[in-house]
Amino acid sequence: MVLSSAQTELGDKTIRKRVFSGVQPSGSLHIGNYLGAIGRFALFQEGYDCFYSVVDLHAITVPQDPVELRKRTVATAALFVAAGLDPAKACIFVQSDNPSHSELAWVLQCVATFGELGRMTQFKDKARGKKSVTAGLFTYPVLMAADILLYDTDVVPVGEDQKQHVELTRDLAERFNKRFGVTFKVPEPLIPTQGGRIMSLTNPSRKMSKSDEDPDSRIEVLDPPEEIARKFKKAVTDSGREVVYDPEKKPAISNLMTIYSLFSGKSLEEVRDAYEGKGYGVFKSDLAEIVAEKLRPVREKYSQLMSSGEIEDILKKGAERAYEISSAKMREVKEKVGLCSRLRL
Ligand code: AQP
Repeated sequence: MVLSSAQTELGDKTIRKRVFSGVQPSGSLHIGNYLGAIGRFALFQEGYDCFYSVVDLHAITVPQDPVELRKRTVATAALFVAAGLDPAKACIFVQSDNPSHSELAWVLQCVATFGELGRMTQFKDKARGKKSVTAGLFTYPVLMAADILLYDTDVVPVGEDQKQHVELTRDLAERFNKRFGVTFKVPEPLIPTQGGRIMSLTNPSRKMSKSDEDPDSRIEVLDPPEEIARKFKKAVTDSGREVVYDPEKKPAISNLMTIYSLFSGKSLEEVRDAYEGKGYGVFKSDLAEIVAEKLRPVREKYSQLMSSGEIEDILKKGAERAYEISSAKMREVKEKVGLCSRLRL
């Protein structure tokens, strides 16, 4: 029998490989989150057994407004569906609805070392310049490892910035397996060759981020077309006026070309040839139109989902399925490490 890359054979049973990925409701999702993660989620739902989570516990590692957090959690889940996920094919749930995540995170914190967590570059970036940071921000990658390992995940589609965290997840799985016997699958990150790291529009040496203080640094998935046009018009460019891809010498225009290429389906060479001699102005105005048009169905589906209220039902069913699977894994973990389970939760 020929198996697709989305399947593995177990005895005489063929099972679908598992996919897990999460997104923090720490702000409005931007086109970096779209190209690096949520826009790719639906690609897996036909062949893989998919789990996609709004990881709200991660969002409280930095100061948050409780009312905003609740709203953004639902809005993020609605964007998953608006970007193409079908709740009948993929399990969509909120992390804090499933207690297994925090429970396994604690066990894994007792496997992870202080030294390896101190080497996480995202922690260093987020802690830089702050007078005080939470212990939760420091142990965030362990919670992410728990998210992934609970579901026997094979593949983790993420942007480039999460690669180090998935590598830590692999290390923790291997260490746990060695110490207590094989319990966890060792997952693989899946980072897009193009679009894995979309840069800020105002500072192309930094990645586009939800939490960047300058809202003009990012195009949000729900931005109306006028706002998209305004932000691209204002986006910094490099010296000269040639639209050429050269990330070293022309980081700003190369970033815009990557966005153009991914949203239009044209190669970087095609984009360069189309704008030869035309200058940055025409290029930016066309780019805005292409991005706004591509995101139009996502905006429309999002509005419909938010007004119908159906997302709550999707999240409830998702939480039930996620807990069914993760609680079995948690029972196994507890037994392996010598914790007693007197209640069958
Ligand atoms: N700039 C980016 N380019 C490509 N992919 C990106 N991702 C994030 N930024 C970019 C990917 O989006 C997914 C969700 O990210 P997250 O919510 O877990 O948090 P993050 O990686 O820390 O993203 P942000 O936008 O920078 O959020 P804040 O500012 O809250 O930290 C991940 O797969 C990520 O790789």
